[in-house]
Amino acid sequence: MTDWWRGAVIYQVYPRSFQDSNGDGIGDLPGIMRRLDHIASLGVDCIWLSPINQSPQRDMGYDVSDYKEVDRLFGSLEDFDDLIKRAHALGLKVIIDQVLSHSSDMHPWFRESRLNRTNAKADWYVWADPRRDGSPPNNWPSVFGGRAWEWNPSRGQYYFHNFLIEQPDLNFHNPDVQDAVLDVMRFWLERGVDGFRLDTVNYYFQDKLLRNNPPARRPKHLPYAVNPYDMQDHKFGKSQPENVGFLKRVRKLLDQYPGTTTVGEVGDSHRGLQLMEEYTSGGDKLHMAYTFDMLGPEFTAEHFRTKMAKFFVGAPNGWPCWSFSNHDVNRHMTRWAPYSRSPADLAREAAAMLLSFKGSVCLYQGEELGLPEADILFEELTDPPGIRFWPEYKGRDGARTPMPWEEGEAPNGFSSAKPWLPVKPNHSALNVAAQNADPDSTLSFYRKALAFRRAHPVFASGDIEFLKVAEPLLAFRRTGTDDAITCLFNLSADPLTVTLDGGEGLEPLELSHGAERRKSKLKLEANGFAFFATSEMKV
Ligand code: TEU
Ligand code: CA
Repeated sequence: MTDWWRGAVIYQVYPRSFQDSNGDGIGDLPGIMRRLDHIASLGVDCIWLSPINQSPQRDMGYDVSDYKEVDRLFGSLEDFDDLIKRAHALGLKVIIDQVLSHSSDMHPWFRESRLNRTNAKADWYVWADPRRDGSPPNNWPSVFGGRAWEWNPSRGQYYFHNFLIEQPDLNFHNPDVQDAVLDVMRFWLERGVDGFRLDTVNYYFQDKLLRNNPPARRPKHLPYAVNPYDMQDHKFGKSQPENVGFLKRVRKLLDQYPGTTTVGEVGDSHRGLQLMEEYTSGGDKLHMAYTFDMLGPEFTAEHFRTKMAKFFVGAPNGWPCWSFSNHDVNRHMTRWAPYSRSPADLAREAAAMLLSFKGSVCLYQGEELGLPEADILFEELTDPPGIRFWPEYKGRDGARTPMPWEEGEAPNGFSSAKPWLPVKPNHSALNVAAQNADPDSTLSFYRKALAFRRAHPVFASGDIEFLKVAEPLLAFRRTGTDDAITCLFNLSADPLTVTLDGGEGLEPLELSHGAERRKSKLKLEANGFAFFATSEMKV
């Protein structure tokens, strides 16, 4: 029972945009409770709640001002307890986001720390003296643009922030800080959560000497082609070796609560794979690493093959958590639209693929509806990096708009008021009610695909082996002790015929789509895919 998370399917809820219950246009915990049946009906194992802690919401809750309180926007601790109870009753685990790398600048810890250099929390954040000319201590930039150092006149020092100015980084070199955040985790474990999604898990420590970052070996082009952040290799501002020791402390705590898990968000374009290995090997640190590998524009067989193969070779004892969409990136229906002629075909193929990979999986709310990125106007934008880099980078609000639940007009049952972000007409049309009524909808397909994954345990626990085939075919085998499935995907908008060798007489399994076998020939329609119950098949 303790390893339920291996191969689990986790459904990410973005609370602001799931369901509003009190008519303020913002989703909340009672709203999520109202819609729990929807999540349960999908057949997922677990819910991941994006941050619900008290927060000034400068970065939509990723800036916490009280780690042991629920923001009033979302409800109360009692609502939270109810939610856990009801989710558990439906057989759903619940993990919550923990944003420990930085707090809000409104957190009492920071308000004290910034006063002077002698208070009790003086060393809880990353403070540094200016250089002789008054400039910041080094060249570190912020992920969200500009420099990562903010001047504080009362201390006559700079403080460091990987993200917004309002998100000062905690100083994990200080053991009191480590104790304090472990105490926060204990608080939620005691309340019955099944674990944590650890935000920016490789950002906890900075180089003690605050050395300058070197230039990037290979400038990254996405998603911030316009952001100077991408021009550096962040060797010193994050991803420090000390983190491993801290993650061991985290694991010791989690091990006192059997059946709990952690999935750490590992974002480092230069040493991501190495970190995932370091953080998840050995069974004494993180349980899972959430990867950024499949959140980009690439939709080629080679891309998926190498990302997966690399993980299992580079981190043989680690465990990945894959996803195609989340609240930070353009939804995959939009990113990968060029590889398909029909959105429904793309949605189906992506779901079938993600759910047949080796690893755990995060689905992001709305992807089960096939939602594309919403077209947000500049006037509607709330996301700080979007506002800063518009129009080259349009920010993250297009992936964060409310769920369309009911038929009819926007906001389709999400709220009785004007929602914090609009529901656009193309989202209205993809509402849950309409798709529930249609056996051929994307939503119905997700349910089938999740049932298929459940019915074949080899998907959650088996090995993966890639077949040597040419683009645009992605072909692999999942093999377990007494189950084997060969999986074939046409990653293009044109039909494809392949010759099968072995598995004579086998027809594609039920979940297959746009696949027709005639003797040794298999025709895959645009974005078609086929599953065969055999390990003997070659292509
Ligand atoms: O994201 C971490 C992260 O690396 C992001 O900066 C990501 O690269 C960016 O959003 C562009 O896609 C986490 C959270 O998921 C994000 O919502 C927060 O804004 C960020 O941490 C700071 O807490
Ligand atoms: Ca509300």
